[in-house]
Amino acid sequence: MTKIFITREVPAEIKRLLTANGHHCSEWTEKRDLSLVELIAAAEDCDGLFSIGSSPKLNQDFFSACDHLKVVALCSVGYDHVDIAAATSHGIPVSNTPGVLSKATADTAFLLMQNVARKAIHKHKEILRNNWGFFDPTADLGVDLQGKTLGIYGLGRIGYEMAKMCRFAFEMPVIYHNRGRNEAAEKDLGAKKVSFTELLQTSDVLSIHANLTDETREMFNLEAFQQMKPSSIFINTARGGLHNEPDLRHALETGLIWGAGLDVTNPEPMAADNPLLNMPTVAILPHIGSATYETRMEMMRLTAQNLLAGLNGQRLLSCVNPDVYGE
Ligand code: 8YV
Repeated sequence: MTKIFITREVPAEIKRLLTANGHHCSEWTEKRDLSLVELIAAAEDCDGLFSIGSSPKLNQDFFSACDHLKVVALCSVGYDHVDIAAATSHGIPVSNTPGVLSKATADTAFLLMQNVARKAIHKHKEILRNNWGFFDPTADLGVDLQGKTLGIYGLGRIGYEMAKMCRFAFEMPVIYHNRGRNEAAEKDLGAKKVSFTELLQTSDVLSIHANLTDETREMFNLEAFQQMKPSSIFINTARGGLHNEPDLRHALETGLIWGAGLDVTNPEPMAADNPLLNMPTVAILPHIGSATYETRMEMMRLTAQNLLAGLNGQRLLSCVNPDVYGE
């Protein structure tokens, strides 16, 4: 019987997809991340790995110790925590979950953008502090989003959904910076491809939807924030590693930019005493981009389907290292 190890507890419906096909599943049931040593021990006699969360990193040591695995199925769209070259060198196909979480993640970016613009989290905290008092019509105001320019760094599936909402809800013109062009976004939403410098200088809201790679790591640093408008809002729902957090804090404290909305921080989890959490124009969420019931179920279903394909010796539905098939 083939064996699958799942790095978190998953609903019975998901396990049934695997067991109904004759596979045996075991799960990590503790409410803490497993260590690399524990993961290697758990995967020792397994054929497939159902990997949820980004810890521990699936590094060279992991793939060397577990080169018997037939498939590693990630329950995330991001795979910056995985040494893909090491997986390929050991002939192990790896899959992710693109598409199924695009709308939920874009919703989170949209939610953060509105929260920052209207200082919503800050205002809620003011009520808790018993500060809903005298009405001053010009005190502590937010800003309108109507007609403001949205800049997207990394306009793929998630960026497209964010751009669509901004375009139709607030008639925001859309500019973007990518290596290639996104023709669908240009045609459907009038999006315009610009240089990185123009993206920084022109965006009123700049939202990141790119993968974290060696090339994109800390692209949003002091040098970048210095080029942005003092009235601008920075949104990151992709990976905390795309921004330099001390530089972001400095940019907010010195007025280089106006506000920031983060669903991802650098590092994660963010410490409860981080000063960013108490800035009126900052909204922070604990990496909930894909955290809706429907989306998480779709992600787990797709992960299970990838596992089933891999264990049947078929090509994975959403493979991140197709060169493993000699392509
Ligand atoms: C996951 C994510 O919640 O898909 C991703 O890349 O960041 C989130 O959807 C997280 O990676 C846990 O698997």
